[in-house]
Amino acid sequence: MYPPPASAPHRDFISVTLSVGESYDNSKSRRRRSCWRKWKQLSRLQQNMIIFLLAFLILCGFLSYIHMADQWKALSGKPTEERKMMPEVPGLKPANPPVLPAPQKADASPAFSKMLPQRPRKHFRRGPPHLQIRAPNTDSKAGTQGDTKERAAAPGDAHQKENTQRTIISWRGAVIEPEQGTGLPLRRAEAPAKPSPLVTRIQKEPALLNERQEGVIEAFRHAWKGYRQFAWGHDELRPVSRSFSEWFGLGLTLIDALDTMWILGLKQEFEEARTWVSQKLNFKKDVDVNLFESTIRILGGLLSTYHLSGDRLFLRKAKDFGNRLMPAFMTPSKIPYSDVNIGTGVAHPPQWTSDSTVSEVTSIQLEFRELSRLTGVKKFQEAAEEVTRHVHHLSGKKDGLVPMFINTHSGSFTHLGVFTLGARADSYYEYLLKQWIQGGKQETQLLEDYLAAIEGIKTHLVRHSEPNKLTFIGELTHDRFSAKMDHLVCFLPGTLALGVHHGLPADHMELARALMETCYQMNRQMETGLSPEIVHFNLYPPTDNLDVKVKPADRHNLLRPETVESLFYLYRTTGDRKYQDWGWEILQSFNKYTRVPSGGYTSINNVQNPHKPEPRDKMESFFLGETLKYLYLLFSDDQNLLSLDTYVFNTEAHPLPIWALS
Ligand code: DMJ
Repeated sequence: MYPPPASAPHRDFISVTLSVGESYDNSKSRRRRSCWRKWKQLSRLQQNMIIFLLAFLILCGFLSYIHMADQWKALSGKPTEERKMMPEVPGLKPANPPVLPAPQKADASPAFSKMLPQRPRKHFRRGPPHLQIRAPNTDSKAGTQGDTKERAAAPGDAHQKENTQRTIISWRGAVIEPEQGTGLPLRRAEAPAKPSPLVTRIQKEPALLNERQEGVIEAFRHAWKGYRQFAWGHDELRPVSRSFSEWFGLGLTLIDALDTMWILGLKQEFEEARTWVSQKLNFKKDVDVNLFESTIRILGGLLSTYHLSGDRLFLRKAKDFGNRLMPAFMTPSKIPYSDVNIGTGVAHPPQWTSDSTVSEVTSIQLEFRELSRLTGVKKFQEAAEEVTRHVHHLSGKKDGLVPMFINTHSGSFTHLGVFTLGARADSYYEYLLKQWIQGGKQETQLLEDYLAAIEGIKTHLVRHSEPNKLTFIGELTHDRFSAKMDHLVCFLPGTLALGVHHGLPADHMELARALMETCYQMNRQMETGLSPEIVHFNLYPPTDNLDVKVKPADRHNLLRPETVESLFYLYRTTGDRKYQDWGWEILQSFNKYTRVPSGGYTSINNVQNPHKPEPRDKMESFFLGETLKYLYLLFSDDQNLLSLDTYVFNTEAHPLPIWALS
């Protein structure tokens, strides 16, 4: 034991002396002296505690000041770029002013006014990320501004409400939790702006419908019936199980189908869908979306619907969504990541690589450029065009053909030496031509790249099959040719024909016609009349009379549009009715083998077995967004119905205006 110190005893209390009778002295020096005395009377422990407390309070005060200042800044002003209203391409204006409302500023505030460099999300586990839907933006302008009348509740609301009460499992296995703390749902929808005269004409005129167009409308109504009843507000219909699947959880099919309904003149269906967009569509969600897929389907769908209907609701939604996609571009190379979380603003590459797909990063430009033109916000166009410029200068191409992957860090092509017109490269070529058309044929670099690519295709990828000498597009892997052709490649005849329509070399049309025949045969030579996903052409005479072989893994048909898309372009540019007949055959095959009696159409597993095509129980959103739309346009004899001189279709069949010189 240590004895207590002999000096003054240690005191753990404050001694207060009351000096009664002493005259009151409240001078500053007296107060200072008395405070100092009291301080000295405190123990070391007490002094330290008080110092710590004071330091803590000062720190808290400082931090909350910074926070408040930030909030005040965010509330008091939009980013500078948002304030600037100007045409993005000087000297250009929309080609058809009556259809297109003048460039206007959408009023949805940007989701990410201050974008920080994105660090790719670290994935420590395999499998899909856990997705959580956050409370919707209850102060969303889109839901309240301009409200004029109460609208009827969207069909399927009861069904949807029921489903938001429980956990939804997406088709990728990702879990989407029900919305938390959403507060009151938005009760009112915005009144649509009055459409311009030509817009009204497009919607009213389908009075003179021919039998085939009626057939498409009937097919659409049947598909919509299934979606409306079993999948309302969800991404995709699963028609056989009478349920739905989620991909992004954003009503993908509904958005993708909006402009098709407008074009087909399905007013009631359109109005119901619009009400859903107005009341339910909310992008403030903690959910990962694929930049390319969501751009072409959602952004493209909203922009084209805005153009056709003149309804600013769709432009506001488009701007909100575009803002939420922007973090994808915050990479070291400016080549965007494949995925972005539209709620948190965190973008990242796929889990297995830091590469992006070439077709994906080069097929978002039509939409981002148009969004800039309409809103006056330049960042969309700048980010997208930066990618185009970068890819233009990149080495690793082969006579205009591009590899399939590009690294988001280095900005270089990877997996060099593999060239295809199918998956992962296809729409790169399509968007070179279509951007050139969109911009009023001014951007010669795009045209040069497109023309070079077509020559590269002719030199390296075009071959003829046996026994019928069908012209097809194969693939090249380190200079070894493979006679493999994806159904996706069937976009090419249409793109070539579109180029010729806009003045490109006539020999492109020869290739277009030949490839169109091939794509038709890819359907015709199957027992169901529907093309498989991939075929292999015979380079040597086979024992049968067929030009194509199909591997068991490639026998499926996803209701894809590419053949009928090209038939539409070929008919528009040649007037040859055989293309309409071919399209009619394909529609009948869809009706025979993919139509589900209770509503909807399904992808199938085996196009070679008409007795057992094996439904896959999924109706992709592009069946309504693209396939049926192109069929309807193919059967129309009105060249002015979405004229090729006025509109350019994005790769999801959403028509966007061609900009004209002023
Ligand atoms: C659509 O999403 C688009 O057409 C895209 O360019 C390719 N894949 C599908 C349709 O097959």
